[in-house]
Amino acid sequence: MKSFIVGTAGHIDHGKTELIKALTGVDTDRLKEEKERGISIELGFAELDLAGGITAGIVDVPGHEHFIKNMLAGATGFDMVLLTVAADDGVMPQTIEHLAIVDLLGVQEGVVVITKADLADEDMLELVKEDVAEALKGTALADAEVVVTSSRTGQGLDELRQAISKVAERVSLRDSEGFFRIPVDRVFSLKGIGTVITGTLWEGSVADGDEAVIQPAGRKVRVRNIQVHGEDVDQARAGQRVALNLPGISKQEIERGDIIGSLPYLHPSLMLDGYLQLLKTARPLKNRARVRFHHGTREVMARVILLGGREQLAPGEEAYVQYRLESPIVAIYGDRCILRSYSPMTTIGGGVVLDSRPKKHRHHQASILEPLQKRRQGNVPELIVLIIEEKKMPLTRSQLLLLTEIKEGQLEQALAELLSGGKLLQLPGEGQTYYVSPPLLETLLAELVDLTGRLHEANPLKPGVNKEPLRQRMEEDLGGEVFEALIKAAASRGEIEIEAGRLRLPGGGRSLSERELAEKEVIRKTIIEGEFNPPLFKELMQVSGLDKNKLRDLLGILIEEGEIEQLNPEFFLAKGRLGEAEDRIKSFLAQKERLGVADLRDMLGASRKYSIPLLEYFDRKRVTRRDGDYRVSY
Ligand SMILES: Nc1nc2c(ncn2[C@@H]2O[C@H](COP(=O)(O)OP(=O)(O)OP(=O)(O)O)[C@@H](O)[C@H]2O)c(=O)[nH]1
Ligand SMILES: [Mg+2]
Repeated sequence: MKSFIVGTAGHIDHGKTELIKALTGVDTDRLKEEKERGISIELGFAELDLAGGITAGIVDVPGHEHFIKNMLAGATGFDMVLLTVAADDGVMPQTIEHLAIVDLLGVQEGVVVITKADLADEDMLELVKEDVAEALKGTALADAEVVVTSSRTGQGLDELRQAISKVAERVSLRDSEGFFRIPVDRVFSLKGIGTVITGTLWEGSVADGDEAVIQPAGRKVRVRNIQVHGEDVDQARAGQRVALNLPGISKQEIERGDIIGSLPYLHPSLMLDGYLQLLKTARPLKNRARVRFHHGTREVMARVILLGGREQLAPGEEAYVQYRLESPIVAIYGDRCILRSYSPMTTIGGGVVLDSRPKKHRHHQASILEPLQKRRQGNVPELIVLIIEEKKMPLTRSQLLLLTEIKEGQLEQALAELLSGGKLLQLPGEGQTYYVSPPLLETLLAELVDLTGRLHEANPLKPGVNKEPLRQRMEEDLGGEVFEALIKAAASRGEIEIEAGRLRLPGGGRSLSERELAEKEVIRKTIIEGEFNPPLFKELMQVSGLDKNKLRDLLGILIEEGEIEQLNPEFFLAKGRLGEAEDRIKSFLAQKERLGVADLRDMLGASRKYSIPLLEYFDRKRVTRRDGDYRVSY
């Protein structure tokens, strides 16, 4: 069953509330002040039963220019508008302003209702119709059906119902899949029940027991008890007016303007990039102008940065802009917003949010225009590639979901398309797959290869470069897992070699100069000739005249080559010596019960300085076991 919201719009006193009453029997003016003044102030709500068992949610808005803010909070959820124009009054300022607002909000469908027909004769009606047709030119409602009604006599009401049903067939359905989002329009608390919020379910569906977050505060809540059209339901879906009971939170913790939802990527922003259309009726808009920014049911103050260096926007012009918000807005890519001037409070324009996580752009920065243009074109595959290239790193599905702010289904479809078209490549990571565009992969691999070569050149005695310092030197802040995936890609393409966790260029290895080879030989010989009393590290430094880093590198190479063995950081022996010592100790202990330091000296010629670390080494190796001052068989 289709769910959608029908909203009213039109100048004050043009019969909106009376029309809803005539259609539904509900008087949506509930406030005492509304009754006393005979005008609507707040949003009114009702349900309209249509043919085929369809029930539409009705939102009635106030026409008074002082309450445009309330009108906006209602209009943000409209799927269809009933634009009312009184037959005895014609098109008036708020007719025009409301029309501009619903147009900027992207409301594509509606019916024009000429009300109070009982107060006008045929000639007047004709004039008003012409008036209306003129006002609708160039808007989404230009071809909307026009119905003449009187709430007093009942004229035209059936015709209007039919017109609404007809439009309802065309209204594009909001997406009810998955995560939900509701801009809160009312908050109240009911005795014995607690805090209740109402709003129009913008997207997704919400079920009893669902977890949700109130933004921008980030407060987690659980949804209990959902009502649609005054009845308890287990689940509500996009396009319905809903009331949610939120146990455990007080009325003070949530207000009109907040967004409640389960979308994983809902987040408060103090900057937004967008595309702005300035109304023809507006005054020129200067760069950095301070305006009222409306999104969902919220109004905040903002400055408009005209991007690309424009100093001023003329009426009717359009531009890419950055909004600098004075309080957070919780918007996502593709959302609509409305701008009103600070004073006088009139609607001056609006448009679409293109980036909810933008960097700060300078007024003159022209490079931002192209990516924003791509975002506006809304080609999802292109958007994905754009985001990967903007981030300059391979991204996972969940990162892409977060950054594109599109639906999972859309992402899947676009990824499949991009992969099969060769526009994206997959990089398999440990737990997840990364997606990268071929040009970005080339850039990253070239950087990796270049850095590997340069770092290795700086340390030619090493067999290669360690990963971590490499990762840290990469220009992009790549995580360990994605860096590992990149290394694998480079290795599988033969652009680097990996040995014992170290990277080098193919066939690179270490390169020792003639002199270093000679130095290494001196060290080797010295250690061999030292038998069981070789010079320790410090003495080796003196003998060879090398600094400690160089000596350590050369010793490392000798160990890798199997020429020497290391007992502790100071103590190195020629290969074979340790085996020899082990054999002798074992055969000694096969005949004698215990072995002392003096025995070892006699056996190997090792002085006390060397015997102790040797014995400790064999203890660790579980050849011997310490027993007082002696060693016994393990
Ligand atoms: N004669 C006649 N009067 C009407 C008709 N519809 C509304 N009215 C009167 O017009 C006045 C304004 O009607 P509302 O329905 O409150 O107008 P509104 O558009 O809701 O006004 P706001 O919400 O304040 O913008 C009321 O006094 C109604 O009784 C109609 O069809 N015929
Ligand atoms: Mg009203």
